[in-house]
Amino acid sequence: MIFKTLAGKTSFVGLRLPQTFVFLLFLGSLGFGALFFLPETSRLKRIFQHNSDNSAVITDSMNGRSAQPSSPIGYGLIGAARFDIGVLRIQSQLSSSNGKQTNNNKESSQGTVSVEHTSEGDAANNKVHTRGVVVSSGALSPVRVKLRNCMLKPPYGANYGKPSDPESLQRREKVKEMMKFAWDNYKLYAWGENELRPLSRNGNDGRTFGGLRGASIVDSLDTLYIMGLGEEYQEAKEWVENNLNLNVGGEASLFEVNIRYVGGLLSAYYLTGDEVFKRKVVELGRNLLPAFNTPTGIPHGVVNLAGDSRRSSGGDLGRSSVLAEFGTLHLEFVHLSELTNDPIYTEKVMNIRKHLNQLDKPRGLYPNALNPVSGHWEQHYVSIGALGDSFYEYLIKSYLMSDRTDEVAKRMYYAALEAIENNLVQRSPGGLIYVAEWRGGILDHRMGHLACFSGGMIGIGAEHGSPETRQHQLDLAANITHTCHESYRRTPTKLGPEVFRFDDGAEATAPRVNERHYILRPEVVESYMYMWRLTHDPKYREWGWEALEALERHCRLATGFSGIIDVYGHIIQHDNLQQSFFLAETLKYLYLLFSDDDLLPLKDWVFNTEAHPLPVIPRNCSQERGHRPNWTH
Ligand code: DMJ
Repeated sequence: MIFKTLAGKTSFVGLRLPQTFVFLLFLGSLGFGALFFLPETSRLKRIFQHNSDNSAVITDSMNGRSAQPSSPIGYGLIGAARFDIGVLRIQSQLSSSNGKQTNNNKESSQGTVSVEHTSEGDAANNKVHTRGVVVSSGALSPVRVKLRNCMLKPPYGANYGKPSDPESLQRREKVKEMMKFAWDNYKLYAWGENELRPLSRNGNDGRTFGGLRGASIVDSLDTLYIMGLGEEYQEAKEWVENNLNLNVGGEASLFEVNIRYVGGLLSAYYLTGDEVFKRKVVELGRNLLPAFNTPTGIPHGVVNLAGDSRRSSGGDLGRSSVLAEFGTLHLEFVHLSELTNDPIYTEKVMNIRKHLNQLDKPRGLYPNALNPVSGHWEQHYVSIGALGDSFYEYLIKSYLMSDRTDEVAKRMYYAALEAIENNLVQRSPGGLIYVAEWRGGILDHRMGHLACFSGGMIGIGAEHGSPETRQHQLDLAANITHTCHESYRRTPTKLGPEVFRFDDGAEATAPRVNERHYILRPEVVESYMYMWRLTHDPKYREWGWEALEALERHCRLATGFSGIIDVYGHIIQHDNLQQSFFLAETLKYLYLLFSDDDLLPLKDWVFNTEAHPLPVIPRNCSQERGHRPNWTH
């Protein structure tokens, strides 16, 4: 056991201070740095299976180029059209005649693909269009036609989200250049490993993810795709086809596998329609189910995905399950049911919700740890940062992803928000609004970088609550985002610390040395992106640009991007890790911030907590498909 909890206080066992700090950085990279409240949860591993297949055609229909097209690859969502297509290939040769472009050499193992510009789609003839691009793909099965018609929405809008003002366009191009730089260095030094270690020019050793490999690849698929990095997307897809191995024995974090791998594969599937992603994600989803074999159905945090020997925990049935882990499954699991037409995934997550609804909640708050055997809270620590964060995010997003039919999620979200406002939201002496943490009734006046996602969350929730609270919630979202910006602005590097405090004279600053790191996290720019979409206040784009410049100045090395040890330091020390969420989230949110709103419009797409876009499921769609989830728990 690496950590143990003593009388409610965490102490490290067998680790000296520098080792401890490095270990905390490592835990922080998992997105729940305070995990040390719980025993042995650092044994998180991921597993994937190699399953070769060939599917999909990628067509750069706009440029006729496969290398770095200036527009996104072909036709987004249009993947729908490729559901029954075989073979992968970037169709780089497009010929144009009479306002139509048609790709030559349309080879496929299972059919023929043609791409043409047209003004309207033709479902009957099995054509799908986005931005005037039609793909005809041969006959689709009825289920796939239904799926396409129900769920697949054009992600690119009028002009691939291209902003009309030159400055934003230039900034967006800069983000794309950063993504390519991060990807190229990962490819050069760490291909197939989970993450790049830019200083040592190798990959991380897999401690974080057990036997699972390629985290940066799976996490990057959709970012590469929406940025139009066609060659890079193709490399990523081929790696998934040929190397993503689900048969590696080892213990994995259900949460991490779900948000990065299930989310990444689902999103890649919905964006591109490439069947390989569906096959992989369905297989992976099945392998996660043993985690739910507990007396309560609250899953263990750790699941063994390895064949017959799979088990759902390390054997210690008393181990706590973490709110932010078991509460961050809903979006992906509902989509797994949609894809497989098997309700089991939805049933699993609905059972979690049912259980939570039966429990007493101290002052309406949700503590961070639950015993999956007894079904009771383990302690009364509450946080919308580490250990709690994405549970709240998934409530409102479940409602939105259900096409606003999931009334239970809605009710739970607004009740939780009210409890958070009543108990945790504070104003500092200097007038900054922040969300404190709660330890059995005592406030800890700290806010983690992780909690900064809440600006965006409260923002997107504002318009769906009662009309009387709308403006208030928008203001709260703006105020929290402002405070998070202050946590950046008050450092010499202009990057924010892992934790900032509001006690002992601190105001959005980090007096404690071990809380001063920045590990390329997305939450602050995530809120900028949402607040920009909601208000179009130009300050959010300016703040995003400030963050981008700081990333370039302090985190960009010759060999990739790296987190830094001390955002207040005048001499920059790097942590030697290019986190996969930097590619999945930080750069994607920056790209969206400088794009027009019709790139992945929020009314059609919901981002999972790793920024992987999942389509809203229109209410008629689920009914048609016969397993509309029962939201009544
Ligand atoms: C990501 O893996 C996810 O955003 C998660 O929900 C929280 N932590 C990291 C990024 O900081």
